[in-house]
Amino acid sequence: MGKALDGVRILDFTHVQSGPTCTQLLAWFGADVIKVERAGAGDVTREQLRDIPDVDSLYFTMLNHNKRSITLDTKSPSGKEILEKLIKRCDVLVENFAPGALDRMGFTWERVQALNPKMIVASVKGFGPGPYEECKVYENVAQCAGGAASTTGFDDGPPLVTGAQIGDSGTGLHLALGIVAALYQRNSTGRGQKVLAAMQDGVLNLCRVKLRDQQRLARNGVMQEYPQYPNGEFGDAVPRAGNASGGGQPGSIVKCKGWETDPNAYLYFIAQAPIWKEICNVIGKEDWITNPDYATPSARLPRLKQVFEAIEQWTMTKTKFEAMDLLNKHDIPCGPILSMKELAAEPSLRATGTIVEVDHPKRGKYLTVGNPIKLSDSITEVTRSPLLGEHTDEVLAELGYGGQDIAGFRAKKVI
Ligand code: CAO
Repeated sequence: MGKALDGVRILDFTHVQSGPTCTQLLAWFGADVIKVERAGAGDVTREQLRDIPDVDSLYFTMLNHNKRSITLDTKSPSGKEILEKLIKRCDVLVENFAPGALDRMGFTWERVQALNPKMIVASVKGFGPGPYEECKVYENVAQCAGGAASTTGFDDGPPLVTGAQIGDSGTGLHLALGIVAALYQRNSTGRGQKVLAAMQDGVLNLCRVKLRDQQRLARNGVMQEYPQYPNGEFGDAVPRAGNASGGGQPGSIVKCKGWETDPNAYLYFIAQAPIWKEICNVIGKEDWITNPDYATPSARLPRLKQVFEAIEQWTMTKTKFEAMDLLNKHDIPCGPILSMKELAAEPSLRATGTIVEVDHPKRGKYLTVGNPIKLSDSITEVTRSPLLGEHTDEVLAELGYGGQDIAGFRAKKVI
């Protein structure tokens, strides 16, 4: 069976996390991704957070599957000549250099267009046009500048960043969608275009519900599903909501049996309105079914603290998995707090290819997250990340260079 992006060639100028997330997804959908790395050095993450000396780190391997790697000094005349050939041959150039780096290399949008008018040039930047557009940005900067940190954590604590890499991997996902859309539009226009995904914009997009709440707060001065209601104070900006549900159904994290020693013995519990009767029966609060203080969603809003305390009294008598089984029998939405250790061992995630074991010639077997997007006609097979420059000769041969040319490039340290 073929792959969705068979025949699409990606000139991958990405590094660290945001850009590589994007090009890894495109590779999983079948694109030929040629990762261009600095001769002699490569993507900086190859050597960051190493767990085995002199072996590509998990940071690198887990973000660069299914790609080919070539090394190239794109600032030397011969390197530029090779790069020009690659631009003519590829469909999409993806980059996440600091602002202006591609221009300084001599490959402005105009120059790329002159070489290949069909080429799509896709970029991750920290910020879009505006006061901060020249800034370098990493994950947590984006989380802070995009509204996530301000709205994460508890009301009485400082802003918090989240473990989910919404700035890097989140923006990589956004960029991948932009690239696929631009490829689709090119079918009718015959032209390439620029695609920009700014990390601040990506994070803000993922925090959309908080901008919703900002406007609700400005209009009404209060938000009844927030833990600050009814006893706390609301300021003029959306406050941190702890573990309260962001949706219309109240939810919270509650302790389960073993919480005293196990930092993950917790469960997320959603007190969904349509199954309120079942919730009351399960937790032994049958009187709340008819008690006017608890019988309706609006009556419960000022009493959510009491509601979740009662739920927790019940969940503390069960392990998170026992609670999950019992609650699901009644269609009560809930989720155990799963640790990375538990996820790594979860058989159903292995069965679907969401967690995959990969073999690497230098590190041996390791686990990675496979393609989270499943296409029925384009099945993802995860293959190991390339060694630095592993495909340099192969790609140069595809560009028409013979063995002598390649030896010359090597002598000049271009590759
Ligand atoms: N040959 C020759 N030079 C190369 C090269 C190659 N193959 N590949 C890269 N370079 C050069 C670049 O041209 C640039 O040179 P100049 O500064 O002289 O123009 C230089 O290497 C460094 O590139 P950089 O500025 O992108 O890298 P950095 O380590 O200084 O910054 C980062 C890293 C991530 C902060 C910056 O790239 C950035 O802000 N990117 C956009 C936002 C982003 O994606 N952030 C997420 C990163 S993941 O947390």
